[in-house]
Amino acid sequence: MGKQSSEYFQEAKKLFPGGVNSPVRAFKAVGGQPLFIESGSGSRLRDVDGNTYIDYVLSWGPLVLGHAVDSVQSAVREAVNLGSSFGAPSPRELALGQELQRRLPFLEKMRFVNSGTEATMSAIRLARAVTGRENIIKFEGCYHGHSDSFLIGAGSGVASLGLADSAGLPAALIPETLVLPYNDSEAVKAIFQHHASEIAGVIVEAVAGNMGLIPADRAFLETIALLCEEHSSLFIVDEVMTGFRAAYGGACELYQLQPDLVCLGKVIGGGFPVAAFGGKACYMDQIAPLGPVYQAGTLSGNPIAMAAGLATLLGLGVNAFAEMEARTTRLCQGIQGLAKKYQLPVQVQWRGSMFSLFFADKPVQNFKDAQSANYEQFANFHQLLLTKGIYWAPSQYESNFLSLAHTDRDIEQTLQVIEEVFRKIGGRVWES
Ligand code: KE4
Repeated sequence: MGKQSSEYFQEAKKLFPGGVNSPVRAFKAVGGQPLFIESGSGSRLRDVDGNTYIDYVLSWGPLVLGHAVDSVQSAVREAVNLGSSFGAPSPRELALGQELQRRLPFLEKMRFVNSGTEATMSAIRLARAVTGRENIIKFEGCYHGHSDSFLIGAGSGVASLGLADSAGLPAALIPETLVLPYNDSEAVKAIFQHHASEIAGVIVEAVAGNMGLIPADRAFLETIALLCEEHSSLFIVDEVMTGFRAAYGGACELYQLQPDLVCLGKVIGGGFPVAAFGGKACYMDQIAPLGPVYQAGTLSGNPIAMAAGLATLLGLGVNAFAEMEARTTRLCQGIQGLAKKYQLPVQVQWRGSMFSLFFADKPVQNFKDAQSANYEQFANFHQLLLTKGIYWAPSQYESNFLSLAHTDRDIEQTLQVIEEVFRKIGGRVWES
């Protein structure tokens, strides 16, 4: 931990709870203190003490092209010279919306918002309105942002801090969120058997990224889709993290899903506050001012953010995505090979350009598996990587990401560091 970062952190703790503006940044789950970042460039971060790191957090996913990429920077500069915000429709929101629809044809209509939280919160409000029902099904370890309905059995920072649920949730709301084990088709069938007429919608990360990376079983997703169809509940896929990450067309492409509603974020803003919810027009047309479901936002569709999002998507072509995916696979297979060499029980799980690592002796298929992974070992791994210039997500319950800016040299360098770390921690008597 550098001197300058430490000084900034002492000051920040006087201003912000825990010294941060989002809990996962506090490094609480892995020990140590957060680094204060000066700048980013390509695949690298530079902290305020001049240390550089190969960055696998990439602002928790948005920077799929890398940091400070010319095409995005120039699009933002051009837009900002014309004004920062109009509070009125602008051609730029149309351009990004049309690009999204071109890539995701099931997005018959959509609404831009400023965060994934807003997107998912709005999606379930819409589901409740169109069905006249109250209950929402989510899955243990999935994280859909911090609106009240979702802070029950949530992953990401909630799990990292060991909070079963958040404090401050209205008691009346808690029973409306039904939490089931991830990848458990039987549990989904059972709850629909007894409560189908009360279920407004089911929301799921088709590749879970907030308990570490856990891909859904295809049958699990098919069961959800079928039961929603059969009982007129809405099938909502949360692609805030997996959109344009788990596959070129997101997790919906990976699993050939046609959800009623989808939530997007992160990549579609290219590092600026952009998210969206959308899907079938028959549902989206219930959103004000057309329909009775109110949803709004001062900066929704902000022209600068729209420009950043569009430039990011235009920089992410099919071939570029395939190249990034191949590099991710090389990295993950390399780590798996090193774990084998040093006889460390490590599971590396990945899809597209997102990945995570568990200190566990069998594949991790749900939140309980993730919770039984060796967390102390993960914290040790994280700290050692950081001292050797690798910026890995500071929680077992997060995903890591690659960008188009990550080179083969970055991968080689990362594997060299991980080999040093595994050698250092390998060979120990394994306390599982
Ligand atoms: P935001 O409100 O943070 O923009 O998005 C919420 C959200 C919704 N759905 C999924 C699948 C998500 O992963 C997220 C946010 N992801 C976390 C990282 N796991 C954001 C990082 C943070 O909380 O600081």
